[in-house]
Amino acid sequence: MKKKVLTLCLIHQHPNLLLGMKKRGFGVGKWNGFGGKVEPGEEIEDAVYREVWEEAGVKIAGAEKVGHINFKFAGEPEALEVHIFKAGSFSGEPRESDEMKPQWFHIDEIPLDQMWSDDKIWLPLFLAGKKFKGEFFFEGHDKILEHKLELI
Ligand code: 6OG
Repeated sequence: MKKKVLTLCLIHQHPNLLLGMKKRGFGVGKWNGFGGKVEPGEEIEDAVYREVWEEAGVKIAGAEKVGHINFKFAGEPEALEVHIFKAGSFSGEPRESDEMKPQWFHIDEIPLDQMWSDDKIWLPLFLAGKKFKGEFFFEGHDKILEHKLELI
């Protein structure tokens, strides 16, 4: 199966999480971390910095790899391999871009009902400082038919 390699970086400054409202493209209308496709020849970590800069307008000081999830969608020939990172400190002020509108959320008020449905399953692990890997099989963009998630 063909796969596309993507990054996803969430900025966590306890007790707040910086998310962005996706304004266009895949996942439009959902709150999510910042990220996107790793360019040919690009290191995954470099893609993490680049995407956070492009989408949220901030420079992260470092990013820790915390998870790895493969997504498959019924009837879709391409799988998504998403590398999930956590960042703490950054420089600059989050600003809206063409792609994302950033906003801070207290971790008790995360808008899970306006996020990808897999997030409900792995975000608690992320917030608890755990590392994880998994696979999700979607029907459409809302319904999870099967999933596995384990700590690593
Ligand atoms: P562009 O195609 O806009 O990058 N992404 C997902 N994030 C979550 N939380 N759940 C999913 O479940 C996701 N599938 C993809 C990876 C798309 C961005 O969306 C993330 C990228 O950060 C299916 O360049």
